Amino acid sequence: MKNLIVATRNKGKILEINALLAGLVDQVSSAADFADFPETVEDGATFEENALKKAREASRFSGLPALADDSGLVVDALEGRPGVFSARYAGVGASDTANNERLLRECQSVPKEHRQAAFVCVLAFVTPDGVEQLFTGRVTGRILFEARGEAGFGYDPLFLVDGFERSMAELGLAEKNAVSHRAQAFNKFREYIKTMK
Ligand code: ITT
Repeated sequence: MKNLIVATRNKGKILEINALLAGLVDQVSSAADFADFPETVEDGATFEENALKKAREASRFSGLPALADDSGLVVDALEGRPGVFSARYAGVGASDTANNERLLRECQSVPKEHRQAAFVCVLAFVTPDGVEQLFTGRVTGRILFEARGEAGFGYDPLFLVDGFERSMAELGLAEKNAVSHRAQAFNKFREYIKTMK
């Protein structure tokens, strides 16, 4: 595939996505490359709705095939919160640190055995000639009682990955990209693109 625009301004995502698209797309651009890139209002009730909305607007704006990633953390004991509100859990424009503090506070009284959670990623692929496809990835784990690790972004330091004794922020880019929700969704996208060729 020649050109693709990725509808995200999140630097953590861009770093991971560039690696996940390696060898598949000749030229990847992102929202961060355009000063006038439209700001999508993420008012959908689901990851799917928000991902589709972001990808449609990016494709319309650029005239290119677009990929949007809507993702978040779903915590069982919090009835699925922060979910689609993950980026703004502590308020609009909140920092990762503020969101993590809020998560720790909300989970304060939740015992270790009830701290199951999942990272979810929904990718929407939209082209100017009307193709619309969704790909989903999910990785399960547990919410820690304090932050561990420096890598990644968002809630990574508070998420102990099932099957690992480490947090997502202790895995590092290569290992995260082998197991993450985002990697799983991108693997499905890769398979789909291969069949399109
Ligand atoms: P774009 O809409 O520009 O892509 P965003 O950060 O607003 O950027 P989302 O609306 O999809 O993106 O919100 C995703 C939030 O979920 C993100 O800000 C993190 O707080 C969290 N999140 C998603 N994937 C994550 C990951 O791999 N590790 C840690 N936190 C993640």
